[in-house]
Order: sequence, then C-alpha cells, then structure tokens
Amino acid sequence: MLPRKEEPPVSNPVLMEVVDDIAVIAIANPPVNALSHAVRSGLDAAFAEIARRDDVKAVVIYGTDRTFIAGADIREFGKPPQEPFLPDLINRIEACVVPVVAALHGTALGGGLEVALGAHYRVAVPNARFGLPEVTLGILPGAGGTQRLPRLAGVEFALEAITSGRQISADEALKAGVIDRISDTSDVREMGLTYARELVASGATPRRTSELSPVPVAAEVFDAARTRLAKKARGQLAPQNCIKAVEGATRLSFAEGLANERALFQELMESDQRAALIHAFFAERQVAKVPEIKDVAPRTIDQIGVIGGGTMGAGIAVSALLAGLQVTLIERDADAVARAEANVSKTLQGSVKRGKLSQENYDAIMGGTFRASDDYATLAEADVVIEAVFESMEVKKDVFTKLDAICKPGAILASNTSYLDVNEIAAMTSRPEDVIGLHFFSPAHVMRLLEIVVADKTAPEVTATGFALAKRLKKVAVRAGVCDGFIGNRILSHYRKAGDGAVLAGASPFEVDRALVNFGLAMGPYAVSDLAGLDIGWATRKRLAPTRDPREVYAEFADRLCEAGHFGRKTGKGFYVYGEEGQVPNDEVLEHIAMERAAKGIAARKISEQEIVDRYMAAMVNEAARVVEEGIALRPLDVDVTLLNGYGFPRWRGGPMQYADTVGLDKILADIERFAQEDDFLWQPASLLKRLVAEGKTFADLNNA
Ligand code: TC6
Repeated sequence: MLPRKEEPPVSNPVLMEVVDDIAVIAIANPPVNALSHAVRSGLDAAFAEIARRDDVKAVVIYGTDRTFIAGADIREFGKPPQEPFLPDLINRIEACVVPVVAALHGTALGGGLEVALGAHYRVAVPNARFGLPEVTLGILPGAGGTQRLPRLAGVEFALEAITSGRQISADEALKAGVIDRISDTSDVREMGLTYARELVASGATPRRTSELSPVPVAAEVFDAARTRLAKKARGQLAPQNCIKAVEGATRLSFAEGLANERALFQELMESDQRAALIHAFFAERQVAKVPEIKDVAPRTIDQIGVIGGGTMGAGIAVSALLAGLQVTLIERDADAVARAEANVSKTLQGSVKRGKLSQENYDAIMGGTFRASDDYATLAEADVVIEAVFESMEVKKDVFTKLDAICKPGAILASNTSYLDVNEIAAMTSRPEDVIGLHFFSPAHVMRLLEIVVADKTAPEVTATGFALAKRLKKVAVRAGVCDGFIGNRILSHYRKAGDGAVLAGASPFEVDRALVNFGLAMGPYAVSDLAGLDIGWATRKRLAPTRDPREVYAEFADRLCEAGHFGRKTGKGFYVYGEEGQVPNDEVLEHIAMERAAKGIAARKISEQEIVDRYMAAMVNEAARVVEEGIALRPLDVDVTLLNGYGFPRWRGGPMQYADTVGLDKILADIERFAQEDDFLWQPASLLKRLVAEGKTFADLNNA
C-alpha cells in the first residue's frame, strides 16, 4: 500500500538481495537497528518473498553499521501496537523452510537476540555482546525469548540471564550454546554468507529451537529464584513475571508457553513500573542534551589534577585512573601524600580483585600514570583540576587562588563542593569562565552521578568538557545551576525536614526509615545520616543557622545526638547502635524526641506508613518543582536522573517527578495543603506545581516542551 498523502514517505530500513542462491537481508535503522514497525514490516515482507521463491537455498540476516539489532523500538511502547507483531514475525522466520543464519556483531539485545534465536544458526564476531535486558525496562522478553533461550542454553542459564538482564560475551554465549560459532571475519555480511554457503554445501536443514524440549529442572530452582529476587528486586513485578514465563517453558508446550509469556508480558506493559523504567532509560540519555553546549566542542582532557586525598579526592582519582587518564593528586605534606597514595592503591587493588582492572594496568598506574605530590607546581600541565578539600569557603578560596597562579591557560578549574557558591569561588580567579562545579558522590569511583554546576561566567566550552569528562568516566552527568546544594542536596535538605516533621508529629525515625525502605528507597534517611556521619549535617545546620527563618520549625533531636558525640556508624552510635548484632534502634533518640515534643507543645499522634511516604514525597516534589522553576535543573527529568543515580531513589518508580505524574500532581498539591495546616512555613506549594495543576498538565509535558 502506498503511504497516504499526509504521511511522509518512509525509506525501507530492510533491504534484501540474493547473492547466488542465498538471500541476504540487511537491517539499516540507525542508530541501533531497533525493531520499529518499519523494520518488522520489512522483515516480514522479505520472508514472504523468500517463501514465494524457489531459488533461495539459505538466508542471512545482519545489521548494517555498528550493531545487529538492539531490541524492540522502545519509543513505540505505550502506543497502540501495530502488526506485524514481533512474536509472529519471529515464528515466521523460524518456520522458513531453508536454513536461516543470523550474523551478529555489536549488541544483539532483547528483541534483537530473540530474532537471532528464531534463526536456525548463529555466528558472531568475537566482541559481540548478547542479552535479554527487558527486565531492566520493567518487561520480559515477550517475543519467545523466555521459551527459546531455556531450550537452547538450559533453564538455569536462561533464568539467570533473563532475570538479571546482563550482557553476555561471545565466548560465554558460545559455551552456553546460544551461538554456534565465533568468526574473525571483519565483514559481518561476508561472515554470514560464508556460514550460509557451508550450510548449503553440507545439505544442512533448518534447526528450529521451538522443536527442542527444555531440560527439566527441579521446582526448587524457581522457588529459590523467587525468594532471592523478592529480596534483591523488592517491589518489582518484572523479575517475578520473568520467572513465571521461564517456568512455563518447562511444563507447557511451546505454543502454550508462548501464550503464557504473552499474557505475562502484557501485564507488565500495562504497569506503571514499565512506564517508569522506560522514562529512566530515556531521561538518562536526555540529560546530556543541554542547549547551551549543542554543537560546542569540548576541550581535550588527558591529565587530571585532584586536590585532596581524602575519601572523595581518592575516589575521584581512582575514577579518572580507571578511565585511563593521567592523575596528579595534591596533598598538604609528605605524610598526607603517603596516606593518599595508600588510599588510591587500596581502592585500585579492590578493582583488581573484582576483575575490573588487570594487574598489569594496576602496575602501570602505580608506576607512573598516577602520582601524588605536595607541590602545586606539578599541576602546571593539567587539563582539568578538581578540588576536593574540606567544605569551607576560606579553604576553597585559598586553593583556587593557588590554582589560578599555576595552571596553564585553558585549564579547567573545578570544585567538588556539594553546597557552596561556585560564583564566589570563581571570583577568586582571573578566569571565572574556566571555573565550574563537578560534584561527585561518594564513593566517587562507584556512584554514577555527577552534577555539573554551571556558574554565571562558566564558558559553554567548559560545560561541554564537563559532560565529555563524565562520559569518559562512565558517569551520568546532570547540569545544575548555582544555589545552596544544587539539585540533589537542596531537594534532600527539604525532604529531610519533612522526615523530621513526621518524627515531631509522632513517628519514630525507625518508622520513617521502614516506611521509605518499603516504598523502595535503598536506605531510610536516618540510616543514611548515620552512614554519612551525623557531624556532616550538623556542620551544615550550624553554617546555615544565622540565615534560618524564625518561622522554621527546627528539629533539634539530631543535634542532641551530635552534642553527645554520637556521629553514627563511625562512632558506633547515632540513630542506630552498631554492634555485634548489627544495626539496632538507639532508644536514647526516642527520649530526645519525647523531650523536644514536650518543649514544643506537640502531642504525638500515630503517623501511618502511608502518611510518612506522602509527606516525604510531597516535600521532595515540591522543592524539585522550585528547582525546575528557578532553572537550577533544566527539566523535571534532570531531577529524576539526579535522585535515581545519587540518592537511592527506586528506579522502578522513575524518579520523584515521574512518581508525581503517576499519582497525579493534584494529589501532591492536596497533600501539601493538608500538611500546611500543621506547618505552613515548610509546606508552601511551589508556584510551578500550582500552575501545572491549574492547567491540567504534568511534569512530562515540561520534559517534552
Ligand atoms: C525489547 O526488545 C522487547 C522485546 C519484546 C517485544 C514483544 N529503542 O544508549 P545510546 C536510542 S525491549 C529505541 O546512547 P550506546 C537511544 O535512546 C528493548 N531507541 O548508545 C539513543 O537515542 P538518542 C531491549 C533506542 O552506544 C540512541 O539509540 N533492548 C533503543 O551507549 C543511542 O543509544 C534494550 O534494552 C531502543 N531499543 O548504547 C537495549 N536503544 O541518540 C537498550 C537505544 O536520540 N539500548 N536507543 O539519545 C541500550 O542498552 C543501548 O542503547 C545500546 C547502545 C547498548 C544498544
């Protein structure tokens, strides 16, 4: 059928040629050859033509450019499905009466691997990677993957691969029987043709995975997986449905197993979790799209300087070293230099143990790529210097004055401050356009988030270099404006106050922690404070005390703990006591709270788990709305990415803004107004939130604007 007049013409992303007696199908749908409607239609038409011809003795499917097929086109999810559906198309490929070869390179993921499993023979280049990552998007491999993989590679292998969604190397895939051979041929089309010619010459026939029986396994295997994932993937639907689908492959016929898989897949497609996880996937790619750096080339980065060899500085150094950069770390004297060297070496040795770094590379790093010194002059050639010293404006100003005098022109001077004013720091130098905030999260070599704090005079080229550095360090970078705490810590300090408000109203810190862990947070806020050290928050509260609004209801119970020298885990006592029995609630806290309530004239009442979550989330969303309104975050999605990657927010809820859209902005606003009856200073609704509710809009509307 010709396209209707109003539809733009769609170029066919699937091209077929017949080479001698072999049909060669090329998929060309950049950037990742996703199985869009046009690709599915093209493949369907190609196999229809092959069925009509009697001169085709074998078929090769391959992907052009950098990869085979990276999966279904995720952008189509949530829209009305269009035929041909992927499971039917794969059944059609498998039913082909001549051998079908999948020639694989790049990544064969999700629906892409399912297409390969529907082919009869699979050959791959050595660095190809495979996987069924659907579970990470809140769905399951719904085009036969849960039925074919167990038949090919065994039930236990399939169960692990499908519930983890991890990528598998070509070697492992070969060993497990997922592919038939690895070939060194550099031209993937030629690789497929060579295999197909051999098959035709040897008289090979189609080998249909659906006709194999899966090897039976004991029911306990599934029960164990259910129990393990109920804990590890708490609250998530997809892993449990993946288990049910694979289990189906062991007790149902192939056709029944497919139907069972389909029903479980549909259930997930309709879930909020699927929408949230796909939002997170696209948001993490969207954050790098910053208008001011579009088409701006970053500066070259080879050498990094780090000032400060404490936990944060050493973590930043390790992160850069693991990315292959040269690092010079500065400490104040010879003893501190030795300690910093030991810190870096110990962390790198951990990477060697976990197989993330070879012994050879470790030796090369410690033998010269990394050096530590107490002499600022060694930073003269650094391309970027990241300051990670004590969080005090005076100390930072001193460091930046020194850097300004020593660093070469064009070097980027970055501060890792988590709260302080980057404009004020930049003003200490003669080159404020080269100054930026690079806010890492601890441990810096592990945490994926990097806030890139753009000050008033930061040059776009410097911002672009920050994003390029983040990519090199394999971090997710979010652009933030200057304010106390930037995006993440500013929102955190607000929702922490809501947590304290729930405690003053009647909940215990332990109930607050439990409610939020049940909601899906990695840890409750009081357990997190204990881990970070209660003295950190205390120092910030003291710093901000002179500017505190007298109308603020200031919760003092954490200060009481600090005054008694209890700083959390590092002193063995904080909100919890850390001893041989692990972490147990510290009852002394309850006494402090009871005294504070009495002093403030608050009659404690029962606060339900739901109310705790409602308070916490309303405060988070409200402050986040202000952060967006003020331009500190570019879009709501930037807030989501920040909270997901730096603050343990459950990915399957998509971030606070996605959560707010899911429950409804009107409900969040109504909650804020309800809580304002108790404390109308903390609970002032953000004007952006009020406007969106009045206009019937969502945060997603702003993301897409
Ligand atoms: C499935 O298959 C279900 C089947 C059952 C059906 C019944 N769709 O990540 P990058 C875009 S579920 C649409 O920056 P990389 C991406 O948004 C799917 N778009 O590149 C970006 O667009 P932008 C199972 C997609 O080299 C661009 O491609 N598959 C898709 O760092 C480049 O992406 C997966 O879960 C897609 N499937 O990494 C795999 N994938 O330029 C998801 C990517 O406009 N994809 N895009 O921002 C990945 O893991 C990675 O993209 C990668 C490439 C490893 C393929």
